Amino acid sequence: MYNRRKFIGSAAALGIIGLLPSKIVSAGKRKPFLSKANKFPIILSTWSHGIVANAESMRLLENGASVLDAVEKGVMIPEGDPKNHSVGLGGIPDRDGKVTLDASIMDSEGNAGGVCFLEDIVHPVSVARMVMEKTPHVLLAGKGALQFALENGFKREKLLTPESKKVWEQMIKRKNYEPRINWEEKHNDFHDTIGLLAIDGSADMAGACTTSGLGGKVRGRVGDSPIIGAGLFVDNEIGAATATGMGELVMKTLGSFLVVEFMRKGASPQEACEKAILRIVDKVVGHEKYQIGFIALNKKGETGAYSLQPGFNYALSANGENVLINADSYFRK
Ligand code: SD4
Repeated sequence: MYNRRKFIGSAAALGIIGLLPSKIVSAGKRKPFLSKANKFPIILSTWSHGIVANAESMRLLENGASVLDAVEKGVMIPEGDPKNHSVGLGGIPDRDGKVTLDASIMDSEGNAGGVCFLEDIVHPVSVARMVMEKTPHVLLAGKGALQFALENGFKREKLLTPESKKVWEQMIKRKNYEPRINWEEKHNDFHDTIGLLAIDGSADMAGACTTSGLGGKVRGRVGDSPIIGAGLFVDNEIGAATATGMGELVMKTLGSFLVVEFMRKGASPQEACEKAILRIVDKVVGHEKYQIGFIALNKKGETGAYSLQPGFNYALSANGENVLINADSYFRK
């Protein structure tokens, strides 16, 4: 079975795709880094592909780009990387062998845009931004989203690479359709969304979230990532959150909105992520079979992350560092 963890785990592969973080910190050891007052800007994003995305976002912010540009252009790096099999080009296809993409974006004014079930476009996050900026709508789906993208100058491209096709061929040989959690090596799945949150020098926030979704999903399935409040939420007065993992659990609890609402009531980003995971544990039957990870950021520049299962990590750029941090989790190995 295809194993993304193994792929990104080898030093050689990390070198090739430029994912080497300056250091990797485990949850228990991350306090000294996080307890410093983080200097703005701050960027955090899900999984190890967040390292390259953060680096690009930070470069842009340091060169005076808007926080919205920074989040969009940051996640475009994994979207455009054919070796990344969970986002954009080269994403793992659905059960019928078609790569279908979901993405969303939110700015500091509360504007939001998304696309879902989008085919043949490498950068769904940019189409999501265009939905936000050029239409009175929030979400475009499927053929309509593709038509809108083509009308607005996006190029149609084949997203299934020989490598992602091979993974799909292996997958359909199994015949038993069963989405899997991503924490167990032998049960590694194909869903590793990038959700990226940023706060700039003026304490303005934005976020973006983009994914090829759950590998082997039923055709037409849409996850949490393009749904504002589920996969992503930004409230510039309070904070921002984004989610990764089995989207159905996040959608049932409107996870990212929930994290921000906990922060509104006074929880730190860390507490808010933990409470949102506890809500899933409390309310979603069968949650123990799946992985969910949340990351969050508040107006003060404090950050947090928590997951249902062990194995979730996120990239944090602040204070001149860009590090990969292993998040703490509800279940322990
Ligand atoms: C989805 N939440 O489509 C996405 C997948 C994901 O890490 O986050 N993978 O359900």
